[in-house]
Amino acid sequence: MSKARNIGVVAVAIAILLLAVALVSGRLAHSAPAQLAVSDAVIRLGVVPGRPAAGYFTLSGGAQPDRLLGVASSVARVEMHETILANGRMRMTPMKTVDVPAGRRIAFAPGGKHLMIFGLPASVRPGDDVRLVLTFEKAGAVPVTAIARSATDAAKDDPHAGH
Ligand SMILES: [Cu+2]
Repeated sequence: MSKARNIGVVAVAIAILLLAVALVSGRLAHSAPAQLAVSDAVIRLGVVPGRPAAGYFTLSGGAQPDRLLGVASSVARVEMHETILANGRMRMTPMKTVDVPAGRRIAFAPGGKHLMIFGLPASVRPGDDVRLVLTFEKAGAVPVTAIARSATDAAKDDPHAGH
């Protein structure tokens, strides 16, 4: 077999492999994971000590719809808020529950849904882990570890700074 032919065989094999990977990942992308998941949990510390911190994460709905009933911490008081634009002004409104439809992503992110964390100990520094417990109607209590970040890390895109 010539060298050129060998290279041709390898190229075809790689193409088939890539196609297989594309098919598998495409299928995964379209089917909801069976389990609800919480990812990318971050706590943005208060601008100055004593100011509330904010919490962000992503909810990925499982095969069944679920509902987030609340978030708790053993060291602080946590509320769920949503930033809404009303009459040209941004304002916060508390959320009692958050629906998590099957297979859908719900982002808690700056400028939208977020956690407001009151009374977080001043000893919590950037890089520290902070434990939260998210309680869902069906999934029950889901422990989540959030990473603390400094206020200045994300201050520029933060409508929350004056909250
Ligand atoms: Cu808020």
